[in-house]
Amino acid sequence: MTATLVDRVLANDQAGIARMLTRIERRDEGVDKELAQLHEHTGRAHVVGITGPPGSGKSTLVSAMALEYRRQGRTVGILAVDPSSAYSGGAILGDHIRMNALAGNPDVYIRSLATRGALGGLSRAVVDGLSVLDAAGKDVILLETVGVGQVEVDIMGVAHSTVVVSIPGAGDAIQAIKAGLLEVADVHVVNKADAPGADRTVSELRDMLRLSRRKAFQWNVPVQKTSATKHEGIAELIAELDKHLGWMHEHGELEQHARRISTTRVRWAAEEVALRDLRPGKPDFDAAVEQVAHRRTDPLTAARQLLGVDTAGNPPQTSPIPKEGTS
Ligand SMILES: Nc1nc2c(ncn2[C@@H]2O[C@H](COP(=O)(O)OP(=O)(O)OP(=O)(O)O)[C@@H](O)[C@H]2O)c(=O)[nH]1
Ligand SMILES: [Mg+2]
Repeated sequence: MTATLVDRVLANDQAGIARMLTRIERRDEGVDKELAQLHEHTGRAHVVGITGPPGSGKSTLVSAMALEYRRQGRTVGILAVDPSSAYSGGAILGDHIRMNALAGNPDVYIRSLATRGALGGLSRAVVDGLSVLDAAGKDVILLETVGVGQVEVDIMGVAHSTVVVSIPGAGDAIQAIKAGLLEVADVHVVNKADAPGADRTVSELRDMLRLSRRKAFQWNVPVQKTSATKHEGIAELIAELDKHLGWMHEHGELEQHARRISTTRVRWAAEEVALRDLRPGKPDFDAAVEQVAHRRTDPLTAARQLLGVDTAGNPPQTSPIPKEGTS
């Protein structure tokens, strides 16, 4: 008997994981059933988001972190999110080449994730992709996104801990603010600390964090200097991330986080279930379209009839991942 794709993912089979992620990107038929089977095997991994301006050294940092986690005996999955590949159809080649230095190590799985504009789109592919790596038993999943644009900031909402990477130089800390990244950081990193000006950027960031200082009992956002190329500050960064996860656990934040993501996932699934048979070619649907086109009924009434909903309800809408504090 051949193993199912779900079995292969659960056995941490590299080719199985790759195939499952491709199915997620394309939203292949049946992928939801596979994801449903994986669900009970998830919830173990620490998901760490890494974001920051282009070229700040995120991929290099992620590679260095992966090596350090491995040194500590922890398994790692890496997802690099590249919304622009939605247009080019390809993955970030540069990242692949750099990251493949690690690829010989079977405990580090590396993958760039791209997707076409499906329902829920990229955020959904990321959430599902994380589940796959989680179910495969990765201890830590590093999620790299370029810190530009709202989509990337939203995607960071799926991470338990978010690292915002800045680099030394006048005004770079300000750039993080402009990109809306100051608030999403659980840990700030000033990377390229081997270059001049790192200490100044660290104190700029600390000043800004003090100004935005939040309520008591909140996580105290640290600022960590790293040199990803020289592997300096990496163990310290990981220690901060472990501390953050512990803090999340102690303060019930992990449970909150799981609830926020689950809210979005149930809504996505509900939309999909509801819309499955609502498309041209399905007799009931075509009949309803005729009725509406000839003004014999209105779109809302037709939709309610098709869904078997008589009472007042809101029409389906695409749900973004709710951000912290808005749920
Ligand atoms: N001096 C120095 N250079 C670094 C360091 N980390 C990364 N770099 C260099 O910075 C450049 C960009 O690094 P990447 O890791 O590709 O940066 P990135 O943020 O992933 O870039 P994008 O994914 O394109 O946004 C490369 O040439 C790296 O070698 C560091 O700590 N010190
Ligand atoms: Mg990169």
